Amino acid sequence: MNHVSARGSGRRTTAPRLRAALVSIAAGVVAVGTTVAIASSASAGTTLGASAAEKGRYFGTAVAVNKLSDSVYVGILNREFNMVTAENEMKWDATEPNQGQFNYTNGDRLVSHAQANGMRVRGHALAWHSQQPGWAQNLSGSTLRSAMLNHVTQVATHYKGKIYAWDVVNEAFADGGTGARRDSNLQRTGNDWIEAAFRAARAADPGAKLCYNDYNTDGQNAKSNAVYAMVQDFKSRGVPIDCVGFQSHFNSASPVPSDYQANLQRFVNLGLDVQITELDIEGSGSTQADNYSRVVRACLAIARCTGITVWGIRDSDSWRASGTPLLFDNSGNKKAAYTSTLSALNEGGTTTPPTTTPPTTTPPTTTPPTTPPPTTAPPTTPPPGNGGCTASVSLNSWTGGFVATVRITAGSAGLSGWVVGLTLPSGTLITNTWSAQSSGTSGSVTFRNVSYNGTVGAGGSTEFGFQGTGNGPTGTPTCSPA
Ligand code: 9MR
Repeated sequence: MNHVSARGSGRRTTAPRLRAALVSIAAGVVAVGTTVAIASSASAGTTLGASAAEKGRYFGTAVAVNKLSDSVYVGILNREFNMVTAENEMKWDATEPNQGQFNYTNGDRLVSHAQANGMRVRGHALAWHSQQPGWAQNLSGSTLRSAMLNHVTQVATHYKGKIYAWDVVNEAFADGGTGARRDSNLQRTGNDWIEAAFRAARAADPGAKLCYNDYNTDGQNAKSNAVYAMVQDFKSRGVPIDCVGFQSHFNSASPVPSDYQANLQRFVNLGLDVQITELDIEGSGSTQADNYSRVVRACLAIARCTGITVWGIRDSDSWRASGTPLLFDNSGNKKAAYTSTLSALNEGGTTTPPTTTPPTTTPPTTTPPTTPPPTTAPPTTPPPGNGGCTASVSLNSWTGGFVATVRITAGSAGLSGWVVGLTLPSGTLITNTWSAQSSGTSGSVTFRNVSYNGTVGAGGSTEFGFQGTGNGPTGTPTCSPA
C-alpha cells in the first residue's frame, strides 16, 4: 500500500535485510499454506497506514498540495499514510472561483499523487458556509440554492469514482446549547438545503460514501444531539447519507470527551459509518501522547469507525501550529504522540482483525466501490423486443428543485446512439445536465448521448441526469436510436 521511501531514517540499510528475512520466512511457510497471513504482516506495526490497514481501517492526513515539493513532507506522507484529504484545494472557493468556471488543478494534483502512491482520497468539502467564493457569498435564495447544487454536482461528477468519501456538508450546526442550525446564506435558502446537497452528491457519484462533517460534536452535547436527530431523520426518510465525520480538534478548552466512544457508537447504531476526520490535539509529551492513544482506541473499538485522519503532518503544517498538535515535529521527527498512536493501532496483534472489524484489506461490506460504477448497469425495465430503446426517469425532488436520473435501456439490436425526449412542467428550468447534450432548458427538451455513452449493447443500459428548479418531469420519456 504505502511506498516505503528509503530517504533518510536508515531504511536504506535495514529494508533489504528485512525484506530478505521476510522472503525466507514466507518461502518456508508456503509449504504450510499460510503465506498470506505472514506476508500481510510484513509492514504491520511499522507505519500508521499499514497498522491501521491491519485493523481494517485507514490512517490519513490533510495535505496542502503546495507542500508536495517538500521532500521531507512527501517522504513522511508516502511512508505513513494511506488516505488523504485536500486541506483547502477541493473547497468551493478553490474549485469554482468564478460562477460556472471550475478549477480542478490542485485537487487533481492531490488525486494523482494519491493514486500513484496507493492512497485513497476523502473529498472535502462540497457545501459549507465558509470558504465560499465571493460570488456565492453574495447570492441568496433560490439562486444560491441552484448554484450550490450545481457546484455539488459538478465537483462530485469531476471526481466521480476517485473519492472514498465526500464531506458533502460541513459545519452546518451552531455552537452552544441551542441545537439549532448555524445561520448562513445556505441555511437561509431553506432547512432542506442539506438533504438537497446529499441527493445531488449521490446522483453525481453513486460510488462515494456521503458524510456530514462537524466539530464540537465529538461527545454527547446539544450540537451532536442535533446532528444525531438530523441523521436519524435522513435515515428514516431515505435521504442518502453513509457516514458522519467527527473533526476532533482538541485542546485544553476542548479536550477528548470522556464519552467519545459512546458518542461515535450511537451514530453507528443509526446504521452508518463514522470517521475521525480532522484530528489534532494541542499539547506535548506524554499527555498529548495519551490523548492520541485514547482517540485511536475509541475508533478501533467501534467496528464501523472506518478510519482516522490527522489534520496535517508536522506541527509546522498545522492550522494551529503554535499548539504543536500533530504527530511529527517541525523537522519531521516522530513525536511521543506518533509512538503512542502507532502502539494503539497495533494493540491486540497485527495480523488478525477483531471479529467485529471489517476485513483487513477490504473496506466494510457496505462500502461503495472506489472505481466508477459500470455505465451499463442492469436494466430495471424490460428491454424492448426490437431494435429500439426505452427510457425511465427517477426523481429526487425537494421544494423548488429536483435531480432527475434517466435510464436508457437498449432493445435487442443494441444502440450506437440515442435521443431521449421529455416535457418539463411549465415554470421548470434545467440548470445542469450531465452525460447528455440537451436541446434546451424548458418545455419539450431532447437529450442526445455524449461521446462515451452512445454505444449500448443489446439489453444493456446507460444513464444521464439533469438538475433543475421547479418540479421534475412527469410521464414516460420517449427514446429512439440515433
Ligand atoms: O486547515 C485549513 C486552513 O488551512 C484554512 O485556512 C482554514 C480556513 O477555513 O480551514 C482549515 O481547515 C478547516 C476545515 O476545512 C474544516 N474544519 C476546520 C478546519 C480548521 O479550521
